[in-house]
Amino acid sequence: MNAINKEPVRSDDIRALDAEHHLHPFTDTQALNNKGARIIERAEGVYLWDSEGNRIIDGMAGLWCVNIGYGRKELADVAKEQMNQLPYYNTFFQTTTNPATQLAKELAAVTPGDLNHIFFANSGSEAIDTIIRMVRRYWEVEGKPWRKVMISRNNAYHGSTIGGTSLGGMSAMHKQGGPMVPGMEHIRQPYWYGEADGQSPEEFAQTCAQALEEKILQVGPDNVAAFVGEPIQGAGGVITPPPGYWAAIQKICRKYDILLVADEVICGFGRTGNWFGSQTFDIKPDLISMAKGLSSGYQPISAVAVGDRVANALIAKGGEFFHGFTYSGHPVAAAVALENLRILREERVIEQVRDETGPYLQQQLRERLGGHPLVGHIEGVGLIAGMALAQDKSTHKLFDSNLDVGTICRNHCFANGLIMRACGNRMVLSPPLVISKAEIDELIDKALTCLDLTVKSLADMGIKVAQ
Ligand code: PXG
Repeated sequence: MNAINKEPVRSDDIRALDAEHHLHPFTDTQALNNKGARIIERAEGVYLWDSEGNRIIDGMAGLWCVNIGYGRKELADVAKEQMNQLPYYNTFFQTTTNPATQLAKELAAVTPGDLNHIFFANSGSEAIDTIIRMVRRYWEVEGKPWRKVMISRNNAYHGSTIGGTSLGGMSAMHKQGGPMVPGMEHIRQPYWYGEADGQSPEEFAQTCAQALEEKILQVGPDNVAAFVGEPIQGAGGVITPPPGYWAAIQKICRKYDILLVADEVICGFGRTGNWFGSQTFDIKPDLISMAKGLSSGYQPISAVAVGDRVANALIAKGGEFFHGFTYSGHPVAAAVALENLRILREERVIEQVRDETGPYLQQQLRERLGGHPLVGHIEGVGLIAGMALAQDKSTHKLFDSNLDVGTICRNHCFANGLIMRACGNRMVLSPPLVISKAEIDELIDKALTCLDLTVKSLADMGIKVAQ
């Protein structure tokens, strides 16, 4: 139905209008317009339905965000109630609203360590931009305004604003729309399967952490403001750091008095089996960014949790921080996020991921897909997983990136009722946290079929996969 005049709208009409007027994110518009967009009409639990009536199992929780699953009426009810009572007021001019304040209190409680203060924004990118400005401001307040450099990693994703793009390590993004923001440095990523060159995971963890120390020494320790990393690199292909990596990174940050920032936009709110990825990897960050699972994607809202060191300095000595967004702490988004947190807590969703469904997904993936000729390696923890598609798994030989093997596999998934995302030649999964074991079985059945179909497509193109 058309939301405006209640007339039924034909899918073909929507597609035609979409092609005429809608520019999609991260999309080759010409290529999309040639085939037309898929229209998603409704969703329930872990399933989506498109306009042709196909039922699709959503192995990506939307875009890594619908943690409590689709169709939770409680969130809709809370949104309606809040809209009726107070649809909007800002938090700028010496004012607040109850939902914003309550949410700050809740987030201070669920975040680890001394992250006791919360700054609100509306997207992960805005949270990251907030961190860039806040960290640089912190060093100004501390009398070291020369500490500007932010260090991140190749193949990291920290959003799509100019700040997030510059801080992130996506080379394709850096090539468009420059110049990037100055003062951003990048080091190698801890991608053991693809880049370890024969080192054991433990050795490779140290090699990658050492790259941070080398970069700090090259830039000059007194010029570095912060190191920023996702506990697990999500959009980079679920690059899961080998054992010892985060402990070594943290030690180096402390040695040079560099702030440590965890970008928890994907890992936050249960994805890895704890409230935050920082807990899974025993990281004690000075600041964290969060978005996505904060509201399970039901409303756009993000936040930065700030540890006592930075918050106390900014509060005591910083005066006004000239930063914020019209919708920072939006009352409807905050009320929905509060309800989402209540469900996560009261239904013990995160404990279920940690104890039941997370280990089950990881074990079943390895058991049922690990032996497939295309699957070189599977990694992940909790309900986030990535697998490398390899041309010859015995030698870790990956496919030429021009082949776009991930897209071939992704398209088979799309056609067979499964959303599984491709990141280059890696396939990734991040289903809603409420997925059941039976639904995990169904997801893996479908993934297996699609891997077989990918081998067939490659054979049709004359490309052999080593058995
Ligand atoms: N940090 C991380 C770690 C993210 O994953 C952002 C920041 C930016 O969040 P916003 O809300 O501004 O999008 C993200 C977002 C993908 C994909 O295709 C991943 C993200 C966003 C869109 C697509 O994997 N992650």
